This record gives sequence, C-alpha cells and structure tokens, in this order.
Amino acid sequence: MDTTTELDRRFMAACIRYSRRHLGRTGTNPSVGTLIVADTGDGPVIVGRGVTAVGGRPHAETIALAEAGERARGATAYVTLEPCAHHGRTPPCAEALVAAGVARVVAAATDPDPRVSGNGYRILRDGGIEVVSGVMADEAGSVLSGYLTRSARKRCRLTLKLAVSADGMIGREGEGQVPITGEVARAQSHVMRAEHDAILVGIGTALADDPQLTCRLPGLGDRSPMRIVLDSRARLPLESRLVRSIDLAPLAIATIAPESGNARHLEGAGARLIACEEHEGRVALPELLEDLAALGITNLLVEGGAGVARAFLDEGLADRILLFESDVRIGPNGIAAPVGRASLPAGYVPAGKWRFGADRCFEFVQEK
Ligand code: AOF
Ligand code: ZN
Repeated sequence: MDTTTELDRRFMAACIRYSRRHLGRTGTNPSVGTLIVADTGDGPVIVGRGVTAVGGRPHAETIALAEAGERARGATAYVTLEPCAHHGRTPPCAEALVAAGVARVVAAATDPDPRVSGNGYRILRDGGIEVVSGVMADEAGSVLSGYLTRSARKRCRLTLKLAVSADGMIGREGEGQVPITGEVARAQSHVMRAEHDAILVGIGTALADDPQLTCRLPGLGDRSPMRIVLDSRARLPLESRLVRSIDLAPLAIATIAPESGNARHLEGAGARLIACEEHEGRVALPELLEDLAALGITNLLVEGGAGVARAFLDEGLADRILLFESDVRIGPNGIAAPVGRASLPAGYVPAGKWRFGADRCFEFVQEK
C-alpha cells in the first residue's frame, strides 16, 4: 500500500535536488541524498541532511544521522537510493538507520548493486522500520542515471552536448571556436562539466579550437573533470592548451597508437594513455565506454565536434542529448550540426527544456 503523502513528495523532491550536489565528485559511488525529518510538534522539520561525500564515503545517511543525533528517533528518513546493506569502512546504512531509531524510510530508487538490491529494505523492515520505496524513482533516477547505466550495461553514461546556431550550424570551417551561445548558457555548460566525471572531444576539435576544457566558474574552479581526447593516432600537440593545463585537470588520450613517439611524449608530459581496441582504423567506441567505466568514469560529457557526435549517435551510444539553440547565424562555411531537434534519431524522448539568457536548451533521453 502506498502510504506517501504530498508532504513526502515535497521532501523527496528537496532530497533529490540536494543529491545533485556531489554529482561528478563521488567516483564510482552514486551521489545520494538523505533528509531526516522529525515532527517537533510544530510540524515536520529537517533535522539532518547528507549527500554522499566527495570521493564516495561517508555515505549520505551517515552524514545525515550524525547531524540529526537523538532527533532521528521516531523520524522519517528520505533517501534517493536504497540504503546500503554491505560492510564498507562503516557498518551498513540500513543498520545505522535502525540503530538510530528512525521510524519510517521513504526511498526513491532501488540499488542495483548485488550486495544491496533489496537487502537494504529487508534490514530496515526486520528492524521494525516502515519502508515505502519507489517514491519519485524516475526523478531520482535522472540524478543516479550514470550509476544505473554503469551497473546495468557496464559502461559509462554518455551525454552529448551541442550548441546549434539559428541556421543549424555548430561552427565555421577553419575558424576554431565561434561563439554560438551567450554568457548564461556558457556558464551553465561549465556547471554541466562539473557534474560529469570526464569531458571528451575529438582530435579534430582539439586541433581546430585548441580548447582547455576546464570548469571555469567562480567557486567551481576546483571541479574540472578529466579531459579525454579521442585521438586514434595520438596526434595531440604537446604545446596544446590541453597539455599545458595538465596541472589544472587530468588529461587522457584514447588511442590505438599508444606506442607511437608522440603518445610517449604525451605520457611523459603527464597525460594518461588509454590503449583502445581498433575498429576500422579508429577507436572502437562501445569498448571505449566500457574501458572508461572500468576506470571509474560514470558520467561522460561529449562536447564535440560534429564527427565524434555523429559517430556516437550512429552507434546508438548517446544516452542523453543536450541541444542548446541560439539566434546567432553562422552563414557561409558553416559546419552542419550532426543532429537537430527536427532530426533526432528514433528512440529519443524530451526530458526537459530551459532558457539560459537568449538561448534555449532542450534535453532528450534515449528510451530504454
Ligand atoms: C548508501 N548511501 O550515500 C551511497 C550508497 O564502496 P562503498 O562501500 O562506499 O560502497 C559503494 C556502494 O554503496 C555503491 O555501489 C552503492 O551500492 C552504495 N552507495 N549507498 O547507502 C550512499 N552512495
Ligand atoms: Zn551506505
């Protein structure tokens, strides 16, 4: 029986928003949120909150219970993921909730980790806690989806981001970076970088644009994810900005030529070489996504260019597409966008839309 109330949904919505806080910073662990809500007599009050710590431990529940202290007794805990049932550096979160005297747990998604998967709920129920699961599971799933993709498919989740001009272009031939979106959308795209574990571009974009691909927003400067260049022949120049900024964020080269002279020089400069399987002279993409997952990358943001975007789309590997649309016109010598709102491959459904200054952003996700 569903015993949730409108208030439960409001607290769960807040808990899901809070859970985003450490997206991109928890390694292979999902960024989970917990709110502990006690009825103080004046109505329900949040007495403890937690989000999985940077690096993945402590878990959200541990942090929230520590803040709540004695006030957890008789309270309701909202969790975006089933509390864990396995022993890590601390006892299982499910046991900790029982020990703290929590009366009720409202949970969103079930944890697919085989050590947990239903065992967390069982410990709670055996401990006398009322459990309601599956509350706003889809909404929580959008924050957890990298983790859910990695555990279901053994590969990282790929978001393809494109900024498209009013005349359907993503740049101008031979001109490097051409501004398409405005300042607000650009700031937003830096937030998106921070929420991913790695950003990938093709060697074509790396050569043409000489990008740095760091997260440059006040307060988020330390949140630059790993930069990855899809570079079959390991051609990235040592004097590129990507290499020169290696002290700001890690750099990896996904290549089928890890033994080449330049590859060795890149490694010497501090880049990580990812030796990839070959498919028709290029990096095999499905296997690359598996290799990245094995390296601990859960959420991958692909930022360009057109060829790389098309290659991932052709193989059906883009789990999510973010299309920024601007009113800027590129005109002659434009590079056509590999995909637009009117030309999405089959199987994508709208998942959100926003306005950033004068620009619009449309989110589509691949139907499972
Ligand atoms: C929770 N709360 O905040 C998170 C959970 O390596 P460990 O011991 O930290 O375990 C990782 C697993 O813990 C991960 O696969 C997932 O099942 C769970 N994540 N669980 O109770 C949390 N982040
Ligand atoms: Zn836990």
